[in-house]
Amino acid sequence: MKGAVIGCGFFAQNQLEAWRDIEGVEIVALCDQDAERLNASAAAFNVERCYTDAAKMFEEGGFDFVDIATTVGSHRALVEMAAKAGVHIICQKPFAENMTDARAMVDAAKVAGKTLMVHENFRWQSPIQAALKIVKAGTIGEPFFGRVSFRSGYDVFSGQPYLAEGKRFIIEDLGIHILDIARAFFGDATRIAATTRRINPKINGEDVATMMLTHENGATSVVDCSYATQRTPETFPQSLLEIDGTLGTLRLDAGYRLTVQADGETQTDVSPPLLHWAQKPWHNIQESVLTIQQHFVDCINSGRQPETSGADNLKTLALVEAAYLAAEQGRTVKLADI
Ligand code: NAD
Ligand code: 89Y
Repeated sequence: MKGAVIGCGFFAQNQLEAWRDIEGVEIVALCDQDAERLNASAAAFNVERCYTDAAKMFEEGGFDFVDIATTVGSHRALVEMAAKAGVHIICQKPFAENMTDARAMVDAAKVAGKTLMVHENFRWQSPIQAALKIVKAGTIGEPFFGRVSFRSGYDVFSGQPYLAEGKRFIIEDLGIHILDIARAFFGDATRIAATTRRINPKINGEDVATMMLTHENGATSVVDCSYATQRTPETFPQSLLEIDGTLGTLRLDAGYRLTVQADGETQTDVSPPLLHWAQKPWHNIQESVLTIQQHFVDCINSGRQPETSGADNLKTLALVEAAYLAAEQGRTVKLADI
């Protein structure tokens, strides 16, 4: 399978590393508007075909899929270009700037008959997958309460300076992952309430968000995120879990410690492996990049829809939109209204 990558910035380096590890995949073309970044990645990953213009790359073709690793403002145009060119698509989160764009992007891939997956990788992290396996097996019974929590003081702005600039920050950038994890455990939500705060005076958007979701199955989840939490141990980039079910409880605590209490207690170390190209503390995210990209390839090969397809991600994106609306208006928002 031949692929092309658009965007050779901060995070794309992980995606390029992961593609190298996936059997049967070759990245044959790279594109970035910034020639310096483009050339650096081409040299590091030994890719010959380089483009500063995505339209030209699609025109010349010769690949089966495109991996869009640019920031959100360019996603709709690039996904539509890719669909028109008739290639399968992976697109980074946040998928789109608004629901209208996101729906148009899903429609474009559908019309083209091509797979569209969002690079929504946090639910693919191995500690989260370990917890999901236990909950789905029914070990703690039917979950009725969950807390999915991401609290950190890690400096994400030095690697990703654009995060300090936007009017929106933590819900759109990071909360989106944590909301998606809540969906993976408890299913789709019907309502959401939220509060937001900006603690760091050097950024424009909110860096603290606390959200409460009501799920279709009656479960309640609290999804809380912060980049203003100074504590030890620093848990970046761990998502912590606390789930109560009708037969017991599950907790994923700092340091990747998974505790299940249901007819006795088990404690397991579910630390993610350190891949040969990964660095701590990012290794948790980096491993999930390999897992999600492998999932994309497996889905194309077997004709299945990816779990985190574009259509599925509309529901995660709707939660983001609803959370901002709920916080701004101080009310509970119904997902059906988004
Ligand atoms: P970045 O700014 O470092 O890199 C983006 C690159 O895309 C830049 O080099 C830019 O020149 C290029 N680009 C932008 N528009 C383009 C276009 N139309 N054609 C060609 N090149 C274009 O950004 P980043 O930090 O690498 O983030 C990229 C995306 O990855 C963001 O959406 C971010 O939210 C996401 N991200 C995801 C994770 C995750 O775990 N899933 C982690 C970090 C970042
Ligand atoms: O951009 C974000 C993401 O998707 O995961 C962590 C991050 O890099 C900073 O919040």
